[in-house]
Amino acid sequence: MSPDSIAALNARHALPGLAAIIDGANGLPKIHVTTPAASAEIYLHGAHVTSWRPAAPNGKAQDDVLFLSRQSHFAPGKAIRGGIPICFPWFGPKSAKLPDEPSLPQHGFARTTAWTLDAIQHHGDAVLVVLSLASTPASHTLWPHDFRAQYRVTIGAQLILQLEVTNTGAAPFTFTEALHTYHHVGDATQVRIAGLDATHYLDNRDGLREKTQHGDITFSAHTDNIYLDTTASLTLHDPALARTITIDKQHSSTTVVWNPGAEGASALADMADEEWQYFACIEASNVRNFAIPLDPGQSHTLTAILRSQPHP
Ligand code: TA6
Repeated sequence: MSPDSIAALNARHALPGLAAIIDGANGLPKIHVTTPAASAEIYLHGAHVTSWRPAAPNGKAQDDVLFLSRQSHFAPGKAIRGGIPICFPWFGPKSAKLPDEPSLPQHGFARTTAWTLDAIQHHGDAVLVVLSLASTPASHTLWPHDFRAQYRVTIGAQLILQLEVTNTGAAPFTFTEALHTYHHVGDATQVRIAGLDATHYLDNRDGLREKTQHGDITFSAHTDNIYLDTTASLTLHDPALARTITIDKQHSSTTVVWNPGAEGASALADMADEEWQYFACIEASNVRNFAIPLDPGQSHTLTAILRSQPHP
């Protein structure tokens, strides 16, 4: 972004000593936030949170709670690999209705579009960043609906993510969504994810067959599960980094859990082959049969709350 446009953004939104807009990777603008409770970074591209480092009880910054691939693209039209991609207005692949229609990007277009920075506000020991995305003639070619999305990110001792979608058109629509969070872990083969025992899920590695979770989730191979009809809070136990990450959610009926394993990582150009070991995707979402219908004027807010607790 041109220096004057970053200067203009800072003139409107910077909070001295707390928040500023700076040049990120490949010159993409990012918001850098530092408070006594945490630091974080959010790219305007995709409203993509790429870093959150809360302070540990001893006051020192924890290891980043989010994973970011060292091979990530930072380019218009491409999603950043890691952090918290916003999957909207659909999750997963979507086939074009007609043969001559443009191919549709996996996980929608919100994560590959520049969002508007609406506000940065200081609230106690936290900073609230508000970004928005509205339908345009360009988005209509991919998804023929009028909408406004507002993303509120509260950065402090916890990370609060709120994605509010409003139907601004004259006709109802239905959408699916996910906050596709890459939680940074020390060794994916050692982690345990608790909270989904006995929950039904669709196994995307086995033709989306419906199965039942037995006990905690562990990663021994490429794992890609869509847990259904669950509002459960989850706990990610990470012995290698000696910490526990908790994920609470509101107005979310599904949770996606993904780790590509060595096999899946080698197929991703924007992920180094060994990086699958350093993240667990746990995604507050509303996907498949749990899509969200909105009548004109209606809104829906998906919320995810992350906390990270180091072990003494
Ligand atoms: O969230 C799981 C998933 O849907 C997997 O199937 C895998 O495709 C992953 O998302 C990453 O998708 P991406 O389009 O970011 O490569």
